Amino acid sequence: MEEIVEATGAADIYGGERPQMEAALDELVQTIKGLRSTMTVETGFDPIEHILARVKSEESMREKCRRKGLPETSESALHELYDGLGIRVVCSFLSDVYALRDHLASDPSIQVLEERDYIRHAKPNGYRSYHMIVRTHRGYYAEVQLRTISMDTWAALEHHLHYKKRFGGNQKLIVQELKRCADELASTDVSMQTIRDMILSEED
Ligand code: 0O2
Repeated sequence: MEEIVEATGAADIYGGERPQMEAALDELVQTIKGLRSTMTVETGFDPIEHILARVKSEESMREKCRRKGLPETSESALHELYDGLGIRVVCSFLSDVYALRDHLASDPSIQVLEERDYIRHAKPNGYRSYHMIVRTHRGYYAEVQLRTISMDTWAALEHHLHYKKRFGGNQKLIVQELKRCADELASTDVSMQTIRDMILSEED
């Protein structure tokens, strides 16, 4: 019987732990919402535009195991790869991303294992976001992506374009143009931050 399940690929990559993972994900979202309230009270501004949370799909987790050369097992999905749980927090301003990062890093309910600042060090294609790998108190790993609205817009459109895969002979030009758009949006983020800082300093 087990062999049939394996042969049809119907086995659960998370070894039946999906409900517990969903509970851990929900707790992490609640933690972030709590930080959002604290920060809103502290500054008078809501730092978050929206929050998305997901358990990585069976198919996507299997594909990642294959890509990373790992066996398609619950051990890989739960303990070798760290983005089974994923949260994307879209913030209003650049300073909100870093303030939220600081609050999250000092929250006692999680342990930060790794951080990648793709904002200060954008990927060569222009991708920007602040990534944190955290371990929840329930023992599950999660990837938290913090980004501004502009960064989120670019990532969504870029993902959409890649999905269509119609770059053809214009590949080089399209990659260049995408990078140019990412850099222009990054420059707008800095300008919007400057405007916000000017407004805040006038209020003092
Ligand atoms: P999903 O559906 O968003 O989860 P790898 O996962 O191997 O690509 P690594 O080193 O594990 O890479 O993680 P990395 O590159 O720090 O972050 C991976 C996630 O960041 C991706 O998840 C995307 O969500 C996002 N990301 C990273 N680079 C890009 C990019 O160039 N464009 C866009 N649109 N998103 C990016 P998944 O698993 O691809 O998808």
